[in-house]
This record gives sequence, C-alpha cells and structure tokens, in this order.
Amino acid sequence: MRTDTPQAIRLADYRPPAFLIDEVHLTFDLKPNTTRVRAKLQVRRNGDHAEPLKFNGERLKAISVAIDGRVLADDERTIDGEFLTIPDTPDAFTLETEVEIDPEANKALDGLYMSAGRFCTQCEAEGFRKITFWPDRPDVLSRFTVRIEADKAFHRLLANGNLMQSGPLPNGRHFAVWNDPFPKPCYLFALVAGELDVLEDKLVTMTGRPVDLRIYVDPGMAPRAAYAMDALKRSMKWDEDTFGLEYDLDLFMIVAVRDFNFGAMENKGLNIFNSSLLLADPATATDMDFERIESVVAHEYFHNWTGDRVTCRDWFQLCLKEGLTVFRDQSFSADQRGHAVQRIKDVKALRARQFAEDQGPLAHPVRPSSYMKIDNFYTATIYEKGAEVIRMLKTLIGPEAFRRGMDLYFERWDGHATTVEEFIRCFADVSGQDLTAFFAWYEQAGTPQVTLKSTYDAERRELELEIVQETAPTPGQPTKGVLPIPVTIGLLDGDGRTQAFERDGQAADETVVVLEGPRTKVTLTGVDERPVVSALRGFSAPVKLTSNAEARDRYILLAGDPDLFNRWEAGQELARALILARATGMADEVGEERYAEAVGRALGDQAADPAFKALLLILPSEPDLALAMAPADPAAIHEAREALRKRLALHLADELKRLHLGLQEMGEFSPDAAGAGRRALRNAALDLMAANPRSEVGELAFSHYEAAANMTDAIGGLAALALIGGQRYESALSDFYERWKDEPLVIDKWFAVQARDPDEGALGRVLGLTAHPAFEAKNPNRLRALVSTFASFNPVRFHDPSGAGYRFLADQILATDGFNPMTAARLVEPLGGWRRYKPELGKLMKAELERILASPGLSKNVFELVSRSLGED
Ligand code: B3K
Ligand code: ZN
Repeated sequence: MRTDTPQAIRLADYRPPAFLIDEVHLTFDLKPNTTRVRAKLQVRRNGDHAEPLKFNGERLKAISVAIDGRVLADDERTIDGEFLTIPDTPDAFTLETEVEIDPEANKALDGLYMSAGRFCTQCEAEGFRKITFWPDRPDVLSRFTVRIEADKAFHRLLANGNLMQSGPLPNGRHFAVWNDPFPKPCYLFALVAGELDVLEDKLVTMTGRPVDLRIYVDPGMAPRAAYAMDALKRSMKWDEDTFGLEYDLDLFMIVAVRDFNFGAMENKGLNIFNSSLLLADPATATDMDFERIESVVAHEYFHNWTGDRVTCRDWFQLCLKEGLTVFRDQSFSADQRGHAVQRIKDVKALRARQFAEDQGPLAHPVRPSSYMKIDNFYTATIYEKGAEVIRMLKTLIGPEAFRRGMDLYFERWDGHATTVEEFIRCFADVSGQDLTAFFAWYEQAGTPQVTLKSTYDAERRELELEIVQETAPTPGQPTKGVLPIPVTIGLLDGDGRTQAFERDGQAADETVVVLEGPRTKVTLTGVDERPVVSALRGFSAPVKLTSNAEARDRYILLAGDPDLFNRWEAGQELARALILARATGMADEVGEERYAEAVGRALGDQAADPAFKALLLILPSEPDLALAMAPADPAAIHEAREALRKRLALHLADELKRLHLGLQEMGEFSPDAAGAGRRALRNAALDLMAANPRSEVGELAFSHYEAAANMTDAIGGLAALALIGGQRYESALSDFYERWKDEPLVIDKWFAVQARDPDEGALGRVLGLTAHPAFEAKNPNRLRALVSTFASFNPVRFHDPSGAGYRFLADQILATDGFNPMTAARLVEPLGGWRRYKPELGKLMKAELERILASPGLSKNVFELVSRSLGED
C-alpha cells in the first residue's frame, strides 16, 4: 500500500490564478529523445494576488529560467518535479524557460509523445505541464505562437491556428510557425510532426468565408478519411443551421494517430483522433464504426464553440463542455440517422455505463465536488448524464427559450472560462424561470427511482396518476433531495390507438408532467376508456421507472405505441422480466411463448424501419440484466437469456430465415442509415438464429462470413460462428487473421470477437491471446479490444467461479499501470461493482482490488479508483 496517500482537490477551494499569461511564444526543437522546448511568456500578476509564482512542470529537465532576460540563479527558483516556484517576481514580466523532454520514452501518451514514428500531443487535462512550465489550469487563456523545428523526415509540422511561415533550415532540418489568434487554455494546445498523407477539401461558411479542411493520416490511408471529411462538412453546416455557430479560422485540421488513450481531442483548429474513430471504408470498418466516426467528428468539431471559444473555469466544470457537446452530437446524429433509433441507442449506452456507475462505489454527481486525478472523471456521468441534463433543460423551458439561452451563453462568455452556474443563469434569464431546483441535477449523484401508479375512474372518465420519486444514497451523499423530473405521458386505448385527454381543461395527446416534490398527483380528464399509459416517452428523464401497469399493457405498447422509444422499451421490459424470472428459477414458459409471438408480429410491421426492428430483436444485455438482479448471478443470467434467445430462434425460425435471405445486399454499399439499418437487421437475425441448436445454422453463418462484401457482415458472420463454435469458427478465425493481419484496426476486431466468445474455453483463449505476436500491450486500442471487451462484455466468463477472470484483469491493470496510468485506471471499473454480485464472487473481486491496492508504486489514477471501489476514501 502506498504511504503518501494522494490528496483530494476540492471545488470549494477554487482560487483564481495568481498570474495570467497573455501571450506565449513556444519553440520546439524536435528530437525523439531530446526535444528542447523554449517558452517565452508575457506574464502579469492577476489583480492583487500576492502569492509567489508557482507553475506546474513534470518530467521536465530544466535547462534555464530567466526573467526579463536575466537567468535566475539556483537559489532564486525551485524545481521539485511538480512545480517551478519563483518567490520573487515583478508584477509584469517576460519569463523565458528552456527544458528538455524525451517524447520517445513517454508511453503514458500524455504531453508530447511519439506514435508510429511521429510526434504528437495530448494535453487535456494535465499534459501541458509535461511539455513546459505553465499554470496548467483551464482558466489561464493565452494567445499562442508556436515555432516547430525538426528533421525534414518529419515532413508535416502542425500546430493550432494559421500557418504564418515555413521553410528550410541548415543540416537537413526545416521549420514552421503557427499562430492561433484565439486565446485558449493550454489543454487545447496541439502539435504534430511526421510523415502523413492528407485529404483536402473546402467549405464556405454561412457568411461566405472559405475554410480549408485537411485530414492527415498514415501514408496511403487518405481514401479512408473520406467519410470523416463528409461527416465534418455535415457537422459544420448543422451547427450553422441549428445554433447559428460558424467556424472561425481559415483552416480546420484533423490528424489520426494509432496510439491514443481515448477517442479524440478537440484541440483548437487541430483535432487529434484515435485512428479507430477516423479511418473507414466498407472493407475494413463496420456500420457501427461509420456511425461512431460521424458522431465523434461532430463532437470534436462542436467543441470549437462549446469548450474552446467558451471553456471551463476549472475541471469540476467538465460537464459544461462535455455534457453539452454530447447533447449537441446526439442531436446531430438524430437528425442524420433518425430520432427514435438514435434515442434508443443513446439510452442503451446510458444505462449500460452510467446507470451502472451510479449504482456502484464510483457514483458521483454530474458536477463532482472533489477528485484526486481529473483523468478519472471523464466518465459516463459527466458525458452521458451531463447530456441528459441538457435535454431535460430543453424540455422544461421549451426549444425556443433553449436556443435563446444558448445564444446568450455565447454572447456573455465567448473568450472566457466559466461555470455551470453561469451557463444555467443564461437559461433562467431568457426563460424567466427559476432554475434553482434544476441545479440539483448537477450536484446530486444517483439514478432516481420513479414509481407511477395510475387509477382509472370509468364513471368520471378520469385517470389519476400518482408519481413518486426517490433516490437511494450514494457514497458521500447519504440523503437525497427532490429533483424536477419531466415525465412525458401519452395514452392509448385497448386497441393501441392514441387516446386524447384533457389536462387542466386543455385537450392533448401527450403531456409533460414535471415532478416537483417527492409525490406528484395529476388528474387527466375526458379519458373515454381504461387507458394504457405510455410514460417517460422518449426517455424524458434519466430515471428508472416502474409502474403498476400489467403485462397486457406492455404488449399493447410493443404493438403500436406511436412513441417508438416506448414501443422498444415495452419489449425490453417484457424480456427483462422473463429472463430474470427464469434466472431465479421461476421460468414462465407461457409468457416466453407469448413474447416470441409479439416480437414476430412487430417484425411483420411493414411500416417499421429495419434499424428499429433490429433493436427489437436484441434482448437486454447481460450487464443490463445484472443491474436488475440482486445479488447478480452472471451464470444464471447467461443461461436464462440464452433460453429466451433459443425460444425466439425456434419460434421465429422461418421469419428470421426470410429476413436473412431477403435483406441480402445487392446494390452498392452505402454507409447511410438506410443501408446500415438493413445490415443491422440481417445480422441481428443471424445472431438470433445462432441460438437455434440445429446444425444448418453453422453452415449458414459460415457462408454469411465467406460471402461478406463488407466488414459489417464479416464481423456479423464471425460473431455468430463464435456463438456456435467448432471447426467452422476456428477456420473463419484463421482466415480472418490471415486476410487482415496488416490492418491494425481490423485485427483489433479479431481480438474483440474472441474476447466476447461466451464459450467455456474463452478465458483460456483470452489468456493465450496475450502471448500472441499481434498483442501489443502498449497500444490502448489493442489492450482494450482484448482486456476491456472480455471484462465488460463477456460477463459469464469474466465472472468465472474460480476468480481467474478477475485475476487476469487485475494483472493487466498492474502491468499497464507501470507505463500508462490513465489507461490502466480505465480498466478498473468491471471490478468496482463487487458488492452487487453473489457473495462468493464479490469476495473474489474484492480480493483482487485489495491485491492491486497493496502493490508498490501504484499511480494516483489507479489508487483513486481502486480505493474508492473498496470504499476506503
Ligand atoms: N476532451 C477529450 C477528452 C480528453 C480526455 C482526457 N483524459 C475528448 C472529448 O470529449 O471530446
Ligand atoms: Zn468532448
């Protein structure tokens, strides 16, 4: 166990910076092991702050420090591996520093590092302090000029902003000078140098300004950036049309790199992407990849306003940029791909990741009040729940006021670093509403439980709704308050048709009930017959809803709720109840048969979109089911879910076959929503057929794999073969490997398919794969493809009763922590839920967490998550 327990940083302790930097000139003399960074900063004291200068600086070899041209003697400054401190400075001065760093040795992948022989940077949240001495906090905004010098072999020299100058230097070197006219915090700084190909395009903004668009990729890969370029142009246009937001530099660049700790980064004018979220063509990328690329390209572009032009005062305000930008990218994707299908996918992701987080030891509010390592707070709560909060805000004040509030936010805060309070104040000001109560959504952790009881009075033609809210305690928040929860409600009649009603004398088909207290009562009048209540339509709030509705009502909703989200939800609720009943030894065979029939009818609906039908065919996931079972028994859940899949496969055998055959692709591949929807349905049909024990399915899956004309179908075939197992699976696996061994992004998929395989031998296979020559532990994509996929998406094998799955994960966490703490910390989460599992499993999970905590030299990142998981904070 470490003895120097890291200290928490608290929101309540926020103090404005003592020094501000208006201008900076940086000069990089790039060499893989000995890069020199010279910085010339125009520094001034902020108001009457009296503290001495204390700038961050880590892993920097200091060469010199000078003030106003005078080099400081050793006793005039201290450098301790964390800070540069200068006790005595004037109020305004020029600070010049020179440091040496070793990008090649940097396997943590933050600050300046090398990926595939190129220099690149990642500075959010606290990487800039590994590049030069600086007040590394988001509320210091500066104008950057950057000069890069390097060997000509590093062909492209890129940084933020506009290119001012470039040319040759003696000794086979060259240089480029970049200037970014917009003041920015240092976390948005970026630099890239190396051999790259470029895909170029142009766009004219809404005011007629031309912008050059460039995407830089590995040599030979430019055609694979075409989809990202298309998505970028659509995003730029969408932000103009939807929010009136225009791009502001002459140039917008994206660079793809293979070694990256997460998805992508919104550096001003120079986004850096994990290549897995940028490169795509039909042969190597699945529809899911195309969809993710579209949304991440949009997300990073949208940050130009929500994050870059208006930034965060401190890292506690992270949701100010992330929740808002996720909301914006989700709205964009909904417009591109269909609102209902997008909403279902977003809610699935929210439940899988954020609800699980909220239910465990790592639960935290959308705006936390303390942290040890901010890297650990790039969570589903900040991002996805943060987006849900914005969505509710829009529902509560209406779309027009929402847009006016956004306009006011940019008007007030452009060029500044601000807070969530100030953001919400804009919406209160434009709407005239008191949003004080709403703010609790930012400060209270946990998923509210909402219980709806409806009582129909036939004589009075009235429906009484009684809605109760309650939030269970979370770590550090034992008592919970009331939240304003918007619940969108509609009524159907017994035949599934919309039933009109009146609320407060106003005729309506749908209404939003806002819960303002622990218990809310609403009476709807003019209700002609006993209604089927469709509540929380469109998932109007991030809550768990239970109601006194009968299974009969859910079948009516599944057959015809005009709100497609609730139509899908009704099917999921029915399936969840059936699987959980079977998992606890109370199988309802009649109910299962009835469910299979209903799904069959829904599939037959000619009007329904294939993408939507594909979602209907997919049963709630095992992790999702585990959240609803206390204590969770992953083996029983797996078995019960497979039993229902088998019943569906048998009952719908002809229909599935027909779908599989009828949806075969004839024309040219298109990555658009329509094409993707057809492929999704065809592959969902195959996935279900794989649960049918008859042998011809193996042949069918194999020919599906062999005939695949795109990666979506190839992976669909391979995944189905994994479920069936046997020789065909083995030969498809080796065929796939041989075919794609030179394509790292495709080989990641090969690892992931095997990690998901629920076969009994899967754990042994996964262990074996860590010794495969293609397994690269230092590449986060490869590591996640095998290790995270196994731990998060193969619950039945991860929770092996021997504890070997847990041991494997703990070993990987410890090994990774030695060189990349950020990525190691991201692997901890699957062990964090130990209290929710059967005691014999929970005990083994806890023992692995304890083993990690007892290991010497643990990083702050892993220490924080493991100790919180054990409840020792
Ligand atoms: N802002 C980055 C995430 C940075 C993560 C740092 N640990 C990507 C994004 O959300 O757009
Ligand atoms: Zn973001």
